[in-house]
Amino acid sequence: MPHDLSAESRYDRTRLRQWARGRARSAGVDRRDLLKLFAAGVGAAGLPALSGGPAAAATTGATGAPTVPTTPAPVAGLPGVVKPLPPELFTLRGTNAETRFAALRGTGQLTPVDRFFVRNHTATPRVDADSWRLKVWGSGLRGAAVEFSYDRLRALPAVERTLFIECAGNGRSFYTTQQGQQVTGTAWTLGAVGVAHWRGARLSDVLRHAGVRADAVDVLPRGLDDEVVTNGVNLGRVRRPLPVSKALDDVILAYEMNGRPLPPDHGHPVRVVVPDWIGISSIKWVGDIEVSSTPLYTPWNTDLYRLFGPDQPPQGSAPLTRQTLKSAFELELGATVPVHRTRLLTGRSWSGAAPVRRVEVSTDGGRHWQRARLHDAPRRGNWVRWSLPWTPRATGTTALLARATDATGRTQPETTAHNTQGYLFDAVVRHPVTVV
Ligand SMILES: Nc1nc2c(c(=O)[nH]1)N[C@H]1C(S)=C(S)[C@@H](COP(=O)(O)O)O[C@H]1N2
Ligand SMILES: [Mo]
Repeated sequence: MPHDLSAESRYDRTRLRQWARGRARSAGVDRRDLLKLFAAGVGAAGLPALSGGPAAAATTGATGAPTVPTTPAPVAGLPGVVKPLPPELFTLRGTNAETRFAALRGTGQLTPVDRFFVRNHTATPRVDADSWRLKVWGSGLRGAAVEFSYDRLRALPAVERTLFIECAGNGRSFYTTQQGQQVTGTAWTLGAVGVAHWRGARLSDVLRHAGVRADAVDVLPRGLDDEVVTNGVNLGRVRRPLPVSKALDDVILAYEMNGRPLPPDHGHPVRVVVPDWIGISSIKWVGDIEVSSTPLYTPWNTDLYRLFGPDQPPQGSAPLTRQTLKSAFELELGATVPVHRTRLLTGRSWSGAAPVRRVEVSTDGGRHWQRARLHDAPRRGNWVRWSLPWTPRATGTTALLARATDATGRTQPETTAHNTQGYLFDAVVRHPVTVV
């Protein structure tokens, strides 16, 4: 398996220098506006709920075609999200819905669409596949812009991969509850992650058809959802540059999720899927892709999705790329369990760097550790399910801990270095339970 991190880290270092020298073309957003915004302590995932959005305007009929709304659906949900969000499957957080890990127990390796987390900056737009076009354009192309229809994209060779998508802020709340630190953004526990089987065209094929130049450096997919307005500042449509090396490597323009056309909330008709990288890279409802021969900057690779704070480099970190290493129990936080009764503890572990090799579990707050049994062959970009039987012997509160090690040899640490926006939490989570 090729593990060429050199291209990525070289890119990061170059970008960081350019950013530090202020050589940022900030792609439509005034730099001073952004500074104002961040002085006010607003982080990406902390953007307030915005317009009700187009999702509220139409529901999907049995044929999958948009229909005129009648009365509001009787099921739990969010105005900007199309699918139902029942409380036993999701925790609602602003415009977003977090998967309850307990609801994954017994569901198989793939996250069913009905419980896959939703992270929307604004609201799910309704995009019609027949009239949809993907426009590829920019100074990094040899010629004029090229358009792809849905059918033309589907006629390209298809690739299929099982991959997680995970928000960079997944686990953010534990900076506060476990480390006593302040962070901005959506207070996710561990459910801003899901694994799906994706099918689509290779972004590299699309770029080659469009005629990418040898000196292209950045590839910028942009979503068709509403522009993001926060504190009076319009950040424009959701977009984050990918280095051309990653874009030509393993990125997918996905039109199927778990064997079905992409559902509205996850990017219908086509989304970007960037293996191993933070969720913001995987732009939903992609409408155009700029290919540039000069570096591109948007709020999502400058002020957002980088590490800032006293424990970080003085100028901030390079733009974040890979996801980190995590583990989660398929059990409610604070669950109550009966004493002297054996139960099978189950959970999942995943890493953006390499397959997960080993998972250890402690049922006594971290004093003793046991190897969990792995139920999946460890694979890159995917999680492994694991289990361990546990018979609580005493009543009272305790903490369950799960600690993964990946094939690079990295093990989840006890604490994660703080960053102001609470990204990339990777420490072992102390999962509280009460034995009665
Ligand atoms: N167009 C668009 N793409 C987007 C977003 C968005 O709000 N708009 N959110 C991003 C973020 S922050 C994450 S974590 C993932 C979430 O994907 P999901 O909603 O399918 O789970 O989508 C990314 N792609
Ligand atoms: Mo995210």
